Amino acid sequence: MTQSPLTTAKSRQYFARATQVLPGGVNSPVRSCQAVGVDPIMIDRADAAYLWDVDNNRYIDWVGSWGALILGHRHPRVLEAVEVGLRYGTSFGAPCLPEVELAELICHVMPAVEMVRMVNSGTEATMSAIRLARAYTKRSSIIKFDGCYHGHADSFLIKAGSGLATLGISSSPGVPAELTRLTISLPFNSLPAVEQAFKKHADEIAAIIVEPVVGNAGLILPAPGYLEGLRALATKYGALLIFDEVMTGFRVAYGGAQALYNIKPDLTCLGKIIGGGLPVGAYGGRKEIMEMVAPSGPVYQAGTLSGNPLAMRAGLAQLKSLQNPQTYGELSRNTQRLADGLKEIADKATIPLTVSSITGMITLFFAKSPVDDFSAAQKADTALFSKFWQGLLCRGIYWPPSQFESAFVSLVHSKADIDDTLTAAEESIAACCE
Ligand code: HOZ
Repeated sequence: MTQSPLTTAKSRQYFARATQVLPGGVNSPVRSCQAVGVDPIMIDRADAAYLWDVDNNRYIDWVGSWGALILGHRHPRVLEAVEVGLRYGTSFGAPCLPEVELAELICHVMPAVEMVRMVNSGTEATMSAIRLARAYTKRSSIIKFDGCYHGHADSFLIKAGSGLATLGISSSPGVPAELTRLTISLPFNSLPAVEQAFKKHADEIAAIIVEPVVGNAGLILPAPGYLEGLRALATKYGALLIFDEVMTGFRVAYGGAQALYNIKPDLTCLGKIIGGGLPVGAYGGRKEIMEMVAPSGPVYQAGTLSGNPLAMRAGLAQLKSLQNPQTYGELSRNTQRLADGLKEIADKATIPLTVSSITGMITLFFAKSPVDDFSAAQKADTALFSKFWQGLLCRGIYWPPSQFESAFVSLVHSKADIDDTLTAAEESIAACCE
């Protein structure tokens, strides 16, 4: 594999060790950097908007732990909350006040969420949400959308985005065909496809699950009226509407995409930001549905580390720090500045580049036309993306190592960080054209 011209001897050495004991040398596929043709850098430490690898190279970090770190690395309020938490104990496996406070905050900010269950990851949230939807509606099938990624539970690994799209696979061995038959995957942004599916499978569809703003096929925005249409169709056919806001919650707006687009889903899945960098997920929604979850009701779901006090404290600290009314205007302006700069570079360059962005999220597609669904994203030039990505890395920019992921802007990315990134992008694009 190609190696970055930076001195990365220690990264290479440690990664070689990793490949002996971790499948592919990693604990999650995208970070392996396989899709961009290099071995990954091994991270030593982080602060604010920066990562340092084990060879002491500094990078401007546009991954931000895949969206979790909206305040950047080691934010003082989050650190303080964790330090206090450490003194109180790391895990109780019993109820504690921080979990109540975080649940109250989420319910207050997202009116569609009247009750919430804390879990440990986005995957746990989505798989539990569809179990609940199936129990509530007494139906078995679900609708998802091509290129959306809802974690790695069996029911979702069909035409999925993120790592599957990155590795160019559409499903996974080990998922029983019997289960696959219960998942209907449709093109994003097409309401007729959804209506048709409901007509064909009347009384079978328990839920529509969707990333209201797709982040896992690269960033794809919902067409005007699309989310309203999904809401209306779910209601018309007696199915639940589940918003997977693991990426968009507390990011595209404080109240997430549901606040931005003014839609009330029946269930909402959260993760990343609500843990402040510690492993947390959550699902919540209407009380009458959530009260079906054990021990209030019969739908079983459990976890020793669910509501973990350290993670709850970190999440609370991060969410409270985002309450300043200026927060999202600033995040939006910074994202726009980066997007506009990249667009300008694209306009000057002779290679086609489509920049897709929303507050706090951005994807560059090496594609001629706007990307409004997964098939359009798949037409992007991934070989060019790899070259471009390598050009960024060796100039000290850590961009998500896949065409099918979003980059995440944080509140600590400065004007200088954006300018440095634009300079690196310009140079990298110029190098791609040579
Ligand atoms: N699934 C994560 C982002 N959508 C990527 C996780 C990783 O490989 O670290």
